[in-house]
Amino acid sequence: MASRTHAGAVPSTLPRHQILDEQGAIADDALLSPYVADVTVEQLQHLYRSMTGARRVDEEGTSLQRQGQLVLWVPLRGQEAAQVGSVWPTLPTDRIFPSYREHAVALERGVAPSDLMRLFRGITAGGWDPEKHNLNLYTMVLASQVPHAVGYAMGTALDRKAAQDAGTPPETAPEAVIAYFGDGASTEGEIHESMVFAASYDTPVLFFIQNNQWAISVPFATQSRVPLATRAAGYGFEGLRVDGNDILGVVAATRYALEKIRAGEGPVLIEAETYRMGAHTTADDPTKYRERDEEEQWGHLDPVDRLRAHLRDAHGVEDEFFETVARENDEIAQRMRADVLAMTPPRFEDSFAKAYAEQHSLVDAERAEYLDYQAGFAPQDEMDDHDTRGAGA
Ligand SMILES: Cc1ncc(C[n+]2csc(CCOP(=O)(O)OP(=O)(O)O)c2C)c(N)n1
Ligand SMILES: [Mg+2]
Repeated sequence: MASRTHAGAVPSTLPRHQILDEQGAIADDALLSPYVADVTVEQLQHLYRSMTGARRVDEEGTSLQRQGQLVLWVPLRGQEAAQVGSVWPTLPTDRIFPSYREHAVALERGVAPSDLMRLFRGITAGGWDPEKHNLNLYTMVLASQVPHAVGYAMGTALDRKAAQDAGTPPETAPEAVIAYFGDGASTEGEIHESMVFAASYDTPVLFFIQNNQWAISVPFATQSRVPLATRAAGYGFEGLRVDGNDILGVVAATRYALEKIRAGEGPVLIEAETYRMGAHTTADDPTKYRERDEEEQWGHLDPVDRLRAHLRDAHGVEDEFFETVARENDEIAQRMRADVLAMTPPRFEDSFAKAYAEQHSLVDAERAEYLDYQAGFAPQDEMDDHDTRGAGA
């Protein structure tokens, strides 16, 4: 469902894949159904935990920001199936290049919830070790991660070929790289350059677009006259359009794409059609630019409700499971909150040491100037004393 259609929109014949329909019943998809035929109820329960866990962490992120404990928060609500469904089929050796909203991806990759908050508390430029999780750091610069992902993928393919030529083929499965970006980022020039390179060199990369219908206040209809998946054909690779609120559809599309990518058949693009249910960030007010009707319509397509209905109706999963998961998620959020509140900001003067790998006379001079400036203030205890007297006056 597109939120609006542009007057000049070109009708698309590209199929929209779906496996779990809006009521949570199985819909047959000729191409993709075989890719999830083996998914067990335990695995579906894992996916449910992962989606709801991310949603709970996300809610706590918004509360922490509202209480002044985070500088900013970027809500993911609504995009849980698109994120969990695309990361779950990856191998730990696959490299992921996220944008800035991929919290469910990061959590599924083992990043601690509180580490996810570090950047948003403003105490680090990162938050986790990219090598440990094979997950690059967030970037706020739209699309900048995508040429990096393609370059990285080209490098892994060349390394593998060099090893094969030298008679030492790696024992692990060929690596795949995933670049996550949004509908808005898809209009950046770097995306075009990345796709041309990826196609020319049969690069093992999955371009995973979460089309959440909005780029801050710009609706999708303004950004593209065609579903984004159709663009792949222009570069010479396959593009799939999938219901991004359907966890099984996303898992199947991703498995299909990764299989092709690992077989050396070049890049694949997936456009997961989903919806950003909340604000763009905690600094945004969506009531200023979109209609309540639209939010309500998408509310009926909630990816978590859909999986819950499927677990209940098709697998007889009972309330106790959902209640236990909700309790566990609350505990995760409470532990995360405690960890966040215990994080002390690094001393500002230490940041000068991080400007260059080696000492630099100009940076030393700047540090000295900063310390001199700081020394001009009264000590904090005197300030506190002054504030107390002021308040009583
Ligand atoms: C290069 C660049 N241009 C503009 C911005 C400002 N900006 C931040 S988010 C955003 C919209 C992005 O929309 P989309 O790619 O759809 O991702 P979403 O936020 O919906 O997940 C814009 C324009 C930016 N961060 N970087
Ligand atoms: Mg968007």
